Amino acid sequence: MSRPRRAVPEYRDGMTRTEPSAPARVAAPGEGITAQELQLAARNHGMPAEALRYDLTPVGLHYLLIHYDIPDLDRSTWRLRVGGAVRRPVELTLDDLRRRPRVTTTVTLECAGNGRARLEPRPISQPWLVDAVGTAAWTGTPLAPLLAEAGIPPGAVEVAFTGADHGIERGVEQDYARALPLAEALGPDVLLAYEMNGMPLPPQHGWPLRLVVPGWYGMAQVKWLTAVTVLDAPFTGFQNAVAYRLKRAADEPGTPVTRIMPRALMIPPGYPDFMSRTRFVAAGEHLVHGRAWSGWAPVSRVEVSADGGATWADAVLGPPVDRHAWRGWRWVWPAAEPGEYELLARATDEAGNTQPIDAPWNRQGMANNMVQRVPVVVTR
Ligand SMILES: Nc1nc2c(c(=O)[nH]1)N[C@H]1C(S)=C(S)[C@@H](COP(=O)(O)O)O[C@H]1N2
Ligand SMILES: [Mo]
Repeated sequence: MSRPRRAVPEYRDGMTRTEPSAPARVAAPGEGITAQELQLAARNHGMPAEALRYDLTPVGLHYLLIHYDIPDLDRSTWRLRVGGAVRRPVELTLDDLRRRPRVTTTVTLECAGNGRARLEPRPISQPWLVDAVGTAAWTGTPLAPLLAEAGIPPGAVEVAFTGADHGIERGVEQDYARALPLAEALGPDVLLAYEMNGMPLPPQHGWPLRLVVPGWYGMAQVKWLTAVTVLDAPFTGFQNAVAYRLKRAADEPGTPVTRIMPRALMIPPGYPDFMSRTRFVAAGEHLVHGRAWSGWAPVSRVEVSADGGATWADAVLGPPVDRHAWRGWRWVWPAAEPGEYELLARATDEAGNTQPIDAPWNRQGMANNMVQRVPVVVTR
């Protein structure tokens, strides 16, 4: 094994400078899922599609993505340090944070790599199908007032968020850290969250504190938060500069992954075959329903196809669960004739973003929102 290169700390808060690293691998044509991908998939589970029935995803059914290990943190020694280019750096305990104004927001989170395993060739990483999503009620205190109290100087451009988890990624040793543009970090709905669905954050979702940035893909929702660092130059950490970029060639810089593209998912109708998960329903009318979301604008339309995408029908939209959460949709499938079908659903948002039938390929398998396909056999 080659020795990992050490990243040189550039800021005191555990953030790291990015050094050149090996490009992520893309699977050879026809190459099956590797044991390494399986190892990641077993640690980082998706949300079972039938859990789309709940407005709020029960905590244990919410998807999980953990790059390294769940860190071992102690309430008595844990602190949140707000520092960097601020006038008045401050350290807060969990009790300090809990005494601040308390807000609950329901937010749909989705991993930027959702759908990656369906790309060809397949980028080798966490091999998500389409299940890397969940919706929770996050309770915490808004970030913007805390930053205002710390005093943001005129030259500030970004805010970096550092987690307590530590690991090596493509040769670069680091604490998980992600930055946001200053204007996004100051957004009124950005939360420092300490509760999920009315309970203290569980270890896997970031106890004692995580960032919640409604509308952004999962990588921005930094867990096990220890530092909020105001920067007067763009952040150069791995998770912004190298990872989470839309690009085709390994050597191009690419563009950053930001907000969640629209997606509709259905609760697959009928019952499944254990191995293939092909669905079976008896001929006759069936309710096809699910959820749809977008991080850019409210979902305005969901369409369903029962003939593999040749023709589409409008689903009826339910009320959004909250401003930044998914909304339900439903459609009645006549399913009169026995046979083999493929059900598709696609969402469109008020900004005009929609879902492609075939996803444009990118090297890291990011922000791929191609339509879900559900094979269904209609029996007599
Ligand atoms: N500190 C830290 N924060 C993190 C991660 C991580 O590995 N470490 N993973 C990110 C990614 S890629 C995603 S998709 C979300 C997943 O959040 P969840 O596990 O609570 O669903 O957390 C984000 N925050
Ligand atoms: Mo993610």
